[in-house]
Amino acid sequence: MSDIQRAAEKYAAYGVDVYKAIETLKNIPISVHCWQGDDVLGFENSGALTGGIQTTGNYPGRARTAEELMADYDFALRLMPGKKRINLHAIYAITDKPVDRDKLEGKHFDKWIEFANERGLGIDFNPTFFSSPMMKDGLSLSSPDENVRQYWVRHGKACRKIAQYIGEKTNGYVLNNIWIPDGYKDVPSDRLSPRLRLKKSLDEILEEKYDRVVDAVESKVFGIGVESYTVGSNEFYQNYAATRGICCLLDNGHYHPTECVSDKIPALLAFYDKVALHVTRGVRWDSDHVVILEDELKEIAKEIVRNDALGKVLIGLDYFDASINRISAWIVGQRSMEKALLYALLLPNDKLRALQDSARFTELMVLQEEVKMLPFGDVWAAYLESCGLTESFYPQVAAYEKDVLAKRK
Ligand code: RNT
Ligand code: ZN
Repeated sequence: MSDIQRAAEKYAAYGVDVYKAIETLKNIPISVHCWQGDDVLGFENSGALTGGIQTTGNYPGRARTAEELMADYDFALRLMPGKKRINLHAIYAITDKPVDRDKLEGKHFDKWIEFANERGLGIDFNPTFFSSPMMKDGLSLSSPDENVRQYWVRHGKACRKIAQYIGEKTNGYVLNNIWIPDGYKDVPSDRLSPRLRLKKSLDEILEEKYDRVVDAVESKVFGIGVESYTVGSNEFYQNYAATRGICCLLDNGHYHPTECVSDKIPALLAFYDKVALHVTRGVRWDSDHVVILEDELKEIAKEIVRNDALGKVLIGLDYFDASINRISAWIVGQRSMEKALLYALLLPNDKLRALQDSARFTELMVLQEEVKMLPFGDVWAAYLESCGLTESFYPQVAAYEKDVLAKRK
């Protein structure tokens, strides 16, 4: 008997069909952020990354051009199992000469659309409200300076139009996620006015109706150098999204360390038909470490799978590490998400729920612990094999590093 046959039997004893789980996993889209490949710098050559986010490390081989980023991305995507989408930011526009962010158009993303269509991938989009001289005093959409605020409103509108264009050209939907870094390093004297300005700006941006755009807003608790006050807080955006009929995007690096996004997902599912995610790993003050298979990631996956929310939760990755091989970082994070989803798909969820509902809490604990020992790794290996992959991928990445990345000086 092969490993997978033996594993299938063990899982079957708990009423779990491993082959069905494998097939389901293959069709769960994961949006892979392009920005892991170049330390979130984009193609504007505007200089440093600002807005309270940081990449640390200077591992050699960062992609510096669209050609390099696409080549690296393509290489990484091939080593990722399952269904993928491409997650772009406005600063990844491909233009002959510099184009202001409020003047960006769909055509500046034609090369990405071609890249996606050749590979049968969907695309998601993000306006870029950071790393720009047009941010004034750390503010964009909430700025008291009308010129600044209106510039960013125009950018927001331009991006939704681009998202619609991409949706049409790729024949799908596009998640357009708004995150702004606006906030203050130290105690402000007015916490309301910036929020009222943000509310007004968002209303202006969302005026136009688009059938292919899924609009989302992403909250945050604090940024580096923006520790005391964040305009786009969790309460602000949840109320905004609920009253405007748009979607919340939860980034699991954007909450207090003891808060769990896994618990927020079902809370939102009670009210929203869609919830978007930025899956990342918070470590102390940093919110953007490479995703690995840890407990909270498993809990997030469980809340998606056992609430029948595979079509409702839009899963995207968001992390950036410049201290290790960036392609490996990309792959480890995507594979970890896939592992967590597979793990959740292999749980006897109906049995566990029945135990909870009949208050058999002792057995619930016993069973939850027991299934942790099932041969999950054998099913993962079978899944990889069915995708034409193996667990080992580092030698290929190392060869690419030697042949391609190391030559970038
Ligand atoms: C920042 C947010 C945001 C960015 C990306 C680049 O804290 O998480 O989503 O990481 O848009
Ligand atoms: Zn995020």
